[in-house]
Amino acid sequence: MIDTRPLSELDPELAALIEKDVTRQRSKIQLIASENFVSVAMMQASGSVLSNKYSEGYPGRRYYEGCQVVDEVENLARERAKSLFGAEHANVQAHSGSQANMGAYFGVLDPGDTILGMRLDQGGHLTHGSPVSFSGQLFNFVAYGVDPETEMIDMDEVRRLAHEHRPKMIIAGYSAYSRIIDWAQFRAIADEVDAIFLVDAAHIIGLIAGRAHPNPVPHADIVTATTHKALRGPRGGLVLCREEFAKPIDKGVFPFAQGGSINNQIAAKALAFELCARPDFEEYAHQIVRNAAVLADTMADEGMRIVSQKTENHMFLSDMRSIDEELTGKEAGILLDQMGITLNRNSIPFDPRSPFVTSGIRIGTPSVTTAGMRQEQMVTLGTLIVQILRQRNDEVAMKELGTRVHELADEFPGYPEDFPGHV
Ligand code: DSN
Repeated sequence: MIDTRPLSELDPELAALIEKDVTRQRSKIQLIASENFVSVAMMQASGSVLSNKYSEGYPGRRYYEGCQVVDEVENLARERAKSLFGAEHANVQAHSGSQANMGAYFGVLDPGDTILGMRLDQGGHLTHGSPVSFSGQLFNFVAYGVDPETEMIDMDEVRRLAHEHRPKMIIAGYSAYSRIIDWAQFRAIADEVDAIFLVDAAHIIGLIAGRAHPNPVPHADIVTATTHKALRGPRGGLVLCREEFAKPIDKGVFPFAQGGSINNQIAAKALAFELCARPDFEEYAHQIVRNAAVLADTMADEGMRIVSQKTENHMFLSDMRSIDEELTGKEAGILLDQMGITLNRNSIPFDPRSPFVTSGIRIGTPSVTTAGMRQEQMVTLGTLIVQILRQRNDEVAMKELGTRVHELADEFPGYPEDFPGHV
């Protein structure tokens, strides 16, 4: 029989590293827009014996025997996803958001086809045409961006580029864009040029599940997503689509983009979709948005420039040059992490600095909202962030600010004090 000793006994070195990261997650304020804290039940589903099963194929059509139970699990996840988002078809096998996109592109397009997507340095994702990703190497990407004045999507440019290049696909949905996206307008442009409309909802799928952002499913042909951000599920991908695209999308994910499904993760996705359908998740999603708005407004009141002035979702970008012309996103990110606030550097629209240095930081509220912070704490946090950046050369002030950050983190931890980080 398999060894049933706990991790701490079997591999204390690894167990200690996991515990070290729980301490990191607990002791600092987590503001990375794409992260969250998973529940114990999510860890149980994700860490279950379903990990043992090979099941290439789809429910009812597998290349292995013994798939009766994983068929039921995958069907449960698919049905829950369809019902949560009002989708005609769901593929829950994609291992990540990037593989969801890869499966979707190859499912419905041919290599070399033209795709219109958002510029990476203005909010898009690596899989939206970056030359270092399969997407930029295998498809002909044309990029739209934001208006230099409003820093919001320039829909006139989207329409102009669509008519000029006649793309086979138009992508909306971003990694660093803080405004509500007008799905209907994108749909109309896609129809004008006979393009497939794909929404990459990786960042906002949790808000959509909680009815805190308009749902793209009624407008888009295909919606790709991740399940580990505001959705608060396991690390993984998801594709929703119209029935007419179901077969090609499924083939694009398996066997084109990946092999066997990760059944333990699919079980955890089923749990996530169930939890998202409950009323407390709707309240959570709306609180994420309220928290982000108050945090951005507080920082703006303290003199920080917020890209596009405000946020309407879970995240926003802020411009370090509004604090000090010399301050970079890289320096600010490292300093804030040292002070107990973890976030990431991020290019801002028309950023003169490289993506590794940047002039901005990206701030998101899914994790702090899970930890229980509300508007009151966002005011404290926003003030602390700006004060830390302004007073970064004042040792005495920094000591006092560091104490205040750690008091706030201690009051709102993601996990209980003695939690080992695994189950
Ligand atoms: N890398 C993720 C993010 O942080 O936004 C998106 O894939």
